[in-house]
Amino acid sequence: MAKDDGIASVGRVGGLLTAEDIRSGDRRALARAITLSESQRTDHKSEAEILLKSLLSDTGHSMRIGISGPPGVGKSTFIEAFGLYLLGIGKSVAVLAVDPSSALSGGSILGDKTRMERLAREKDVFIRPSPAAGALGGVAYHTREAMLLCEAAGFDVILIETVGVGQSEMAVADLVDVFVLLVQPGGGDDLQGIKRGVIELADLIVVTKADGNFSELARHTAADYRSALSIIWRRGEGLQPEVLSCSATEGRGMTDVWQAVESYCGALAESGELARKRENQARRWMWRAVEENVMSALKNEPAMAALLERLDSDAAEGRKTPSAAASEILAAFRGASEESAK
Ligand SMILES: Nc1nc2c(ncn2[C@@H]2O[C@H](COP(=O)(O)OP(=O)(O)OP(=O)(O)O)[C@@H](O)[C@H]2O)c(=O)[nH]1
Ligand SMILES: [Mg+2]
Repeated sequence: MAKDDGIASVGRVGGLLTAEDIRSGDRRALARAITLSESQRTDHKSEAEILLKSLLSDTGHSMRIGISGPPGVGKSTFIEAFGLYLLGIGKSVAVLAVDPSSALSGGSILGDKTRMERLAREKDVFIRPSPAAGALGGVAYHTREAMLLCEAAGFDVILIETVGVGQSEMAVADLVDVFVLLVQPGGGDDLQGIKRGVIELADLIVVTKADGNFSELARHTAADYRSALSIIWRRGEGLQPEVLSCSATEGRGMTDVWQAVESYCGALAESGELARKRENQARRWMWRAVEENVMSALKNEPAMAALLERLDSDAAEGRKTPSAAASEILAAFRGASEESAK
């Protein structure tokens, strides 16, 4: 049995895996630990938990950056350019992806691998695609664990990519210190296309593809976003996001993005807001996990199956009020839990 003193060792995913292997920055050990935490098997899960527990004091030292935006906006290309820039200024970089479409289709990361080819070849880089199965909440939950493992492995910056489809952006915004929204150069129509809720999540907006024929358009788009933001941003509630533009293919604008991210995080850290933000995120993730586990225990309790089915139609067909049916479910579940605890 592993202990908490940093000599935890868990195994069965290709041999012995120790907390020290992760701390020392061993990439294969890190990859295996993430695989362990993504596993559906209960024994793997509890082993991953033991490992994470013994590494918890090694986490929290990285800058956590979310990169989001609609399909095709240039996220992968941006991450490659930005990642290479970060390496150039001496930072080590881990890239994690949360891709709900790959969760459904079984993975489309092949394209990304080629897009991040140069980055993937670098020494101080770790790239991890999203797990190929599971509900969105689950994918993002695993990403949180993968992020903590990367932190324990000592990466300076963690980039978390997600494709913009509302829900996944919310989940990623709740993992990171700074949430960067990438947007296309385009007219007012594009501005309408991005949901206001998503813009409100953004700490920084970056117009991509500001090169060649798009240069002028990108400049106008940035100006449009700036004026839109000054209207929707409520005064006194956090910092109004900066709007920048960049060209990932030409590698321009990376310094500006990094400086904006750094000054944003610096201001958060100085005011104590960063610690509070992370505390609240951890709290929300805990309650989310509780909710998910309680629901799955309830739905998988054999003694409940017939009752759940009956009350489901009773509520739907108006024989019982939803709240009366819910009370009945909870009472029965309490009874079933007590029974199985005996
Ligand atoms: N001109 C120009 N094209 C770019 C730039 N960045 C990305 N592109 C192009 O835009 C297209 C999409 O880029 P990706 O990086 O794959 O975009 P993505 O947001 O990761 O796309 P998904 O993962 O499919 O959502 C590709 O054809 C890129 O070559 C840029 O800075 N300038
Ligand atoms: Mg991509």
